Order: sequence, then C-alpha cells, then structure tokens
Amino acid sequence: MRIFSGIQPTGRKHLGNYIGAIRQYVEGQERGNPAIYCIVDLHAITVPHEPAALRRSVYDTLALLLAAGLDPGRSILFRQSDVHEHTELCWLLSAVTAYGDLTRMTQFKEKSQRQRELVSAGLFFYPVLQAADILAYRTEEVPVGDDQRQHLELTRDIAERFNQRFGEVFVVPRHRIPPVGARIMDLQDPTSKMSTTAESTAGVIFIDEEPDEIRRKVRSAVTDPGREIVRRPDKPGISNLIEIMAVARGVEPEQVEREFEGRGYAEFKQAVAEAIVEFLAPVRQRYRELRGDEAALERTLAEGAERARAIAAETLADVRAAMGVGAPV
Ligand code: AQP
Repeated sequence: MRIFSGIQPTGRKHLGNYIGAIRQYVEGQERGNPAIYCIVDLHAITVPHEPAALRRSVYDTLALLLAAGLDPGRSILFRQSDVHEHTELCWLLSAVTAYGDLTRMTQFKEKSQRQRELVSAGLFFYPVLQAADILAYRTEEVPVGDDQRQHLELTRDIAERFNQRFGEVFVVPRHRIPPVGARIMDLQDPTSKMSTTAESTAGVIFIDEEPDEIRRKVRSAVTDPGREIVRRPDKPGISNLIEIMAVARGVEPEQVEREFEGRGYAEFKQAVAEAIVEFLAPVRQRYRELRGDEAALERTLAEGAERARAIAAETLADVRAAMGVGAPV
C-alpha cells in the first residue's frame, strides 16, 4: 500500500499538524508501507513569503519529521521543488480539472479572505498541484487532517476524470483521517482549528514550545460553562482538551472522561498540560540535535528527491503518452 503526504514548510509546526498528520506519517512507516513524504515549498509560495526564511523552514520541517520518527532508510523524504515532474503534472491535470470545482474549495475562500496583499492565482490553483503531488506516485493512501478532506475529494475526481478520458493511468487514492485528533482546535477559540496563520499564537501550541509556555497556554485555554469533563457539541473547549489528552497518553477519549469525572477544570487542565509536555519532549529534544546539521539535512533531501523522481518520471511518461503530449515513444 503506497502512502504519500505533503507538509508545508511554513513557520513552526503545531500540535494540530503533529497529531493530525505527522503522527500518522510515522504510523504508516511503522506498518511497513512504502511511504513518501514531501515538503511542499511550491505550495508555500502561494502566500507572501520571505525567500531566506522559506529555505530555513524546509530544514526546520525536515528536522521535525526526522525527530518525530521518520527514517530516510525506510521512507522517502524530499523537497517538492527538487522534482520538476510535480509542476508539469499539475499543468497536465489542469486539463481535467473543473474550474467550478476549484471555486468551491473552502480553503481558498478562507485564505483569500484573510490575504491583505495579493491573492495569487497560485493560491487558487493549490489543489491541482496537491493532486499532482499525490497522483505522481500512484498513491493509495494519503494521511491528512480533517481540513484536507475536500482537497482529497477533488484529487479523486481529477484522477477518475483523467482515467475515464485517457485510460487507466492513475490510482484513485483515499484519505486516512485519524478517528481522534483529526481537527485540533485553537485553545483560545475552540470553534476554529489550530492554525499556522492564526491571528494570535496564544491558542497555538508549537511542537518545539518550551514546557512552561505549554503549561501557560493550556492554563489559559478557553473552557465552557458547566463543570462536566465530557465531549459534547456545546463544550468545544473541553472536548478539544479531552482529544488532545487522549492522543498524548495513547488512550481512548472515554478513558479520559472516566478518569476526570467529578473533578474540576483546573485540575484537568494541569493534567492535560503535563501530558502534552511529556508527549512532545522526545521530539523537541531530537529536533534540537538534528536541526544544527544543515549539510546532513540537505543530503537527505537530495537522496530522497532522486528516489522520488524515479517514480514520478515513470508516471509522467505514461500521462504524456496517454494525452498525446510530446514526441511519440
Ligand atoms: N488543527 C489541525 N488539526 C489536525 N490536523 C491539522 N493539520 C493542519 N492543522 C491541523 C494537518 O497538518 C498537515 C500539514 O498541514 P499544512 O502543510 O497545511 O501545514 P500548515 O499550512 O502549516 O498548517 P495549517 O495550520 O493548516 O495552516 P493554515 O491554517 O494556515 O493552512 C495536513 O495534513 C493538515 O491536514
């Protein structure tokens, strides 16, 4: 079962990225699957960015993936812009992408509204490049958080439309969204997802956050009226903390609810904070060790790109042939 997923090199990664996505990447690898993980710098330039910071962020993200447990000996880790097949495939797929479908993408609507500067055409085209990333590897399973559900549906539609029109070239992939922790919410606004581009970082826990800062942020997390520690639609703050704690401790959310039945919010929050600190400590430690050696990180990316290119180039040759593009082979 081939697995593929992409992660943006945008700023510091947060607990939502870790629980919703990165944790699943490692599980995919541990299940013994051929897994490919791509740091999508070409997606990151769809919003205003600083060139030098983008370069550094690629290394930050790779160091984090390695610290979380990805092993370049077992999984392919590479930088998107090193494999040109992604951008070519993006253009070829545009021929079977419905403009109307792109206009319905909620992520574009949200992000374009928040943009103070230029709303780039790249931001609009983002899901087509994402489809190219996934389809280039004939991926079967895509581990992602819940916010990527709609983009994944579009990828499937594009693959199906292409296969119908030009013959069976693509595998139609399916998403893998975790049953618990698929949408970690902002601690200050538990009706919005924890996000890199949140207006304030007060409700965002970063993976490399100092333990005392984690404690402070969890202590001031918004909770709900009432006293019960249960997951319920009218208790988004407490529900979010229960899910976070369940994942951090590796137990079911029901177990957390049972343990804290009849106990107060303050005591619960303190326990949640300690669970997060413990959960992130080994990653934070390894991240610090790995981040310093940029030459080693660059070597890992270069090796990964070579292996990725070999797979993507084969798919591209089939796509070009099926579409009648380029010289006959
Ligand atoms: N809050 C979240 N809960 C669970 N999973 C999440 N993901 C993102 N936020 C949450 C998942 O993380 C993976 C990588 O996301 P990305 O490459 O889009 O990274 P990002 O842009 O830095 O993350 P954000 O926070 O999602 O940024 P904004 O909000 O600015 O777009 C994906 O699999 C995603 O589902």
